[in-house]
This record gives sequence, C-alpha cells and structure tokens, in this order.
Amino acid sequence: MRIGRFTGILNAVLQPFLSPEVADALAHRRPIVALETTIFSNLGLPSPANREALDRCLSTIRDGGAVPAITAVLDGVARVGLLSSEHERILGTARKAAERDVPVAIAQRWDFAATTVSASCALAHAAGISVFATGGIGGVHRGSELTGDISADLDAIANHPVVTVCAGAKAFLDLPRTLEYLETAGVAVLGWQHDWFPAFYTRSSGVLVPHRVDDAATVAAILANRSRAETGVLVTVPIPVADELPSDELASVLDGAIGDAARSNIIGAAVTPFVLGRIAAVTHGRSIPANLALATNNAAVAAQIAVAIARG
Ligand code: PSU
Ligand code: MN
Repeated sequence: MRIGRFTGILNAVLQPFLSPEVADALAHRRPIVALETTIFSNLGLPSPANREALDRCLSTIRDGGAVPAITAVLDGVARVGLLSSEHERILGTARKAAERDVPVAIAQRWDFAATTVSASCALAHAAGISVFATGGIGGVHRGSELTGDISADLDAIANHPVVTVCAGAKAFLDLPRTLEYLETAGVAVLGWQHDWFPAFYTRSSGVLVPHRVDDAATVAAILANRSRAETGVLVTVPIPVADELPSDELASVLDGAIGDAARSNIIGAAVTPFVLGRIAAVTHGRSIPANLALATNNAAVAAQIAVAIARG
C-alpha cells in the first residue's frame, strides 16, 4: 500500500492505512462508524473520562451492529481503524490535526496527531466510510467578524460525503451564525427526534433546526438523494435528558471561559481545548460526564444510521 509517497502524479491524494477489521468491513459493505481522536486525547476529555468515553463509544458502536474506525495519524501514518493494542496511545498527549494538518503530520512523522472533525471527515471519505460520530463540531466563533475564527469543520462537512453525527456545536460558539454558514455551504442539517439545534451540554440552543428526522432510514435516504456527490449531511442529536447541564448556570460559565481565552491571548487551534478546560474547571468537572454521555449517545445513533445505509 502506498502511504503518502510522492508519485509524481499531481492529483495524488491521501490513502490512509486501514486496520484489517475495517478493510474487511469495507470489502463486505458492512456498517462502519468513524471516530475522531481529539476528544479522547489530552486535548479533549481529561483522564480517566477519556478512557471511559473511548471504551463506551467502541462498545456502543459494536452493540449497534457496526464496526468502529478510529482515525488518527500515528508515527506519520494516516490510520483508519486501530488495533486495540494501540488504544493507549490515543489517550495520551497529542498534537491537534485539522484536515489541513494531516499531510504535515505525515510528512513530518508526528508521533500522534489527534484528528478533529474536519480531519476525521477527510479520512473517513478517503477510506470510503459514510458515517462519523463525534461530540460537538467546531463552528463560527463569537466575535468571528473580528477574529475570522470559523472552524474548518464546517467546510469539511460540506466537502466530504460523510454523515457527521454530533450533539450540535459547542455552546460557546455563535450558533445562529454556525447554522447560517452551513446553509450557505449547502449542508442539510437534521435534528434527531428533536426540533431544536442542540447546544452540546444542553438539548436546545433556542434556534430551530431546519429539519427534524425521526429514524435512521430517513437519514440514509437524504444522503442518497443529495445533489452534490462531495457534500455531507449533519445530524444533530440532543444530549440525553438525564445528562443535560442547567442552561442558566452554563451561560455565565461560557462567557467567563471565552473572556479568559481572550485575556490569555489564546488564538487559533488552541481556543477550543482551552475553553473546554475552563468549562470543566468552573463546573467542578460536571461538564465531563455530560460530554461523555453525549459522545456515547451520538455513537449509538451513528451506528443505527450506518446500519440503515448498509441496508441500502
Ligand atoms: N468536542 C469536544 N471536544 C473536543 C472537540 C469537540 O467535546 O475536543 C474538538 C473536535 O475535534 C472539533 C474541534 O473538531 O474541537 C474543533 O476545533 P476548532 O474550533 O479549532 O476547529
Ligand atoms: Mn478555530
């Protein structure tokens, strides 16, 4: 298999290395759910919640009848599907890799590049996987009219034919503008058995989602009938009722965390990990089980969608 070796062909693109299990599932058209690694690394959930999130996401996907495919760059190799002996590595210290960083991580042989949503969509697409589960997507940041900070996740969802299953965008983002951006980019945004765009830690952002869907077969039919072959679909799943954080309390926590980031001159890719860390500190860790619960819940919905797509 050719892994990032320059062939002299200008349009040569990334060919990730597949685990034997993922390669076999692809060959037999079995349902597969891709996973990102930022959430499991030191940039996402703290230890030991990261290990629990990983174990629960993997077993939930398997229980749902699908094969999990963890995306990462390990030792300079783009990977889709990891061996269980490698799971320990993705719980550790990572360099964050958005889609644009993946070729750099390969060329410079980074030990562990943790994939964001954009990198995971790109790797899932390159492998031929149509469903990807995450926690929350990146989006348009508050104050983006000054900073220009719009997550590459949005364009990646628009430019890879993958169904991304998330709990909305993190509530510290500008959610109305995030939805406007997705509309302009031509991404169908669906609410899973819910009418409201979820705000990650809470079930509703107060902004309506363009379309509600109630079952996985409908999501599969929407994917099958999109007009642009390269465009993805975004499924937003609200956090389970029992795991939701109180929204009034959260509003001041978020404002404080964003203010801290600005005062500390945190910019670029560092913003999201910093703000997530501040939220965990100020809520005395209560944001962590919420994050874990929504990630597992998204994995379960993603497995249902992958099964529906595989049925055809
Ligand atoms: N959701 C989480 N934890 C995270 C992220 C999302 O609960 O760490 C990560 C995802 O990998 C997402 C990224 O793609 O943050 C967005 O980063 P940015 O805003 O720099 O594009
Ligand atoms: Mn950003």
